[in-house]
Amino acid sequence: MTRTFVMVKPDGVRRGLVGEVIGRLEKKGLRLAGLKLVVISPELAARHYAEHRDKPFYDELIRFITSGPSVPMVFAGREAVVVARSLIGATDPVHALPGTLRGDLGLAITENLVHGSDSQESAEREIALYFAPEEIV
Ligand code: 3AN
Repeated sequence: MTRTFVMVKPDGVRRGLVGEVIGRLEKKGLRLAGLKLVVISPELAARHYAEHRDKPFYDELIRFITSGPSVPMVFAGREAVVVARSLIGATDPVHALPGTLRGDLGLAITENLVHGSDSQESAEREIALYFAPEEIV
């Protein structure tokens, strides 16, 4: 049993798609183990996206991710990182396959609805950024 970090980004919350994201992950068999609704501070956003600091889209990404409430979550299950990534789909919704969240529900690359950790190491780092141990059940 492993766990991963998934977050509905501000566009997903604004569009009323929180339930859709949670529902798809739950129906697949992942178990919701942590959940909150937060407006991400610029400091937390910078820590989350530190690896993208030098990318041309960094400022836009930070502006977007702090622009309204997000829903960070922890999901647990067999190969949770890989399973969540495959349900979310490719980073660019143009290339995300139909049947994935990004493939079905969006077209923009910065406002791409949902984040999912890309490795077990990232998952543990990102879970620790958003959750205290006692907030995960
Ligand atoms: P993912 O969210 O699929 O793991 P990352 O970690 O490569 O993708 O990128 C983090 C976020 O940065 C993406 N979710 C997206 O919002 C934004 N992003 C990534 N690549 C681009 C790009 N080429 N142009 C604009 N924004 C991007």
